[in-house]
Amino acid sequence: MKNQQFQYTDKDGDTIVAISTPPGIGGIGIVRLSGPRSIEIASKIFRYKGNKRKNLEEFHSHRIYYGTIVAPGKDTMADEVLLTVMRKPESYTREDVVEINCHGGYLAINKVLEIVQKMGARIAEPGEFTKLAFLNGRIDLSQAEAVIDIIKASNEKSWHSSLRHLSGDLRTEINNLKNRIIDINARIEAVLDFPDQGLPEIDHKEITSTLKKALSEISELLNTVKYGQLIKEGINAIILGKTNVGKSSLFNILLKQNKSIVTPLPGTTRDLIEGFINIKGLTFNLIDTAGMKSPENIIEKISLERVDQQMEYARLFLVMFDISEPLDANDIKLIEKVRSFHNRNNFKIIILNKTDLPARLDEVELQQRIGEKEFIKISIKKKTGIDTLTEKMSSKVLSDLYIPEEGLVISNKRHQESLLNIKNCLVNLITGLEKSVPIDLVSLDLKYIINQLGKITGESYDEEMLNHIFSQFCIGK
Ligand SMILES: Nc1nc2c(ncn2[C@@H]2O[C@H](COP(=O)(O)OP(=O)(O)OP(=O)(O)O)[C@@H](O)[C@H]2O)c(=O)[nH]1
Ligand SMILES: [Mg+2]
Repeated sequence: MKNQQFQYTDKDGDTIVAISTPPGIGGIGIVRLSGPRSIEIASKIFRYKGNKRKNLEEFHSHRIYYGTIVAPGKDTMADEVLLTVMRKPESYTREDVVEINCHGGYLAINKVLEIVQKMGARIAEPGEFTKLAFLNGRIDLSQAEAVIDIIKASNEKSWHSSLRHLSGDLRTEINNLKNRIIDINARIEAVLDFPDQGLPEIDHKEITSTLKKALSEISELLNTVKYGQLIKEGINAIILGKTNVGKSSLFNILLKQNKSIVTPLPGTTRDLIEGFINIKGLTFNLIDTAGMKSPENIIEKISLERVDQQMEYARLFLVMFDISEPLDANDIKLIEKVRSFHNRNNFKIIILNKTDLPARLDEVELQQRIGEKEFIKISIKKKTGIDTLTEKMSSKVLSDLYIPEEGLVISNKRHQESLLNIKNCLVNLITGLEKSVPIDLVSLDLKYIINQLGKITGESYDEEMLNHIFSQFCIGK
């Protein structure tokens, strides 16, 4: 299917409506309508300055009008509102849009929604407004996906990257690449279609060099995937250590909240306790755990099993020791467990806590046992070393990652999949060309690449793919 500007019309000519603000108590709540009947419906229920009936066709586009919403037939006020008409095509969906700013909360806004619905508008599906914006050609698919990413962004880095996608930067880059591929393919097809016309022969070397350039651009984008996923999904960071080393104290100080119970009794924490923190624009999902010990009852047994399970999902291990005590059997058990995750693509930071007390831990022995040279020394009691620790947390997870200075970051799995398909096809094509593969086969591969590039921007799409993408949206967006 092709996404052509202005061509899409809803099969039912539906006018859709939804509450676009989050549910709950709030200063204002917005009811949004889009579709051919939105201005007509709003005209029937809006009273300008509180009492005058008005045909909203007379209203200026994109201007705010004060008035009330009344239930048709009853003329009793449902809410005092501010209303804006946004005429097509200068609207979010490129259809006629009406936005009604009501009082937030549960009742008023739902009354207004109910009235609009009774007038014939259909409740919008999740993401339907943005889907219309795509189908009506205002944004491409990569921009629509950026809308979800902006809504869901939990840190500055992913927000910033999503904004670039929203501005259409990925589309520009993809279209640019696609045009070059289309150009070579057109020349190849001309030679194939009109062999007798004396068209200049295709220079294999020239094609190869264009494709090699395309390959390096695609590889550059794919190199950003790991960083893209990290900033989008955040990092699971688990705090490990035997009982009483100060795991929950560390959790609380990083979270800046007294969420986990801290006591001098060993075995205080039983459940896994989680909280999000932001460090240098990255999101960490911090997990406090039960301390390592020999389980003495079923509760301790279960809590230690949970730690084991959670270790499988963690990317960063914050392994804590108490510097004021010599290493003991529980420390050693923990060290063995941590070492069994060697080569599992996770990072470790070794933390020595309680530096306010006299040191009794043998650091050389610890270095040898755990196989790590660097320790971060902290005292949670004195609040020292915490900045060094957070600095280390962000530098560790970013180490070995390619971070583009200015370029685009790919964090979307769908984009990644298409780019990988293109990369593999390009690699095969380039090797084939070097072995003088028949030119009609080259053309087939080029068409495949063009199609895959079109999938990223949504120039070629299918219904299933669209449904999948827009089902991730919230209602009202
Ligand atoms: N002197 C000193 N005491 C600390 C420090 N950090 C934590 N503590 C104390 O150590 C004790 C245990 O702290 P927690 O944070 O509960 O330790 P935990 O590792 O979560 O313990 P469990 O949940 O039992 O495994 C508490 O009394 C804390 O106040 C520190 O830097 N210095
Ligand atoms: Mg604890």
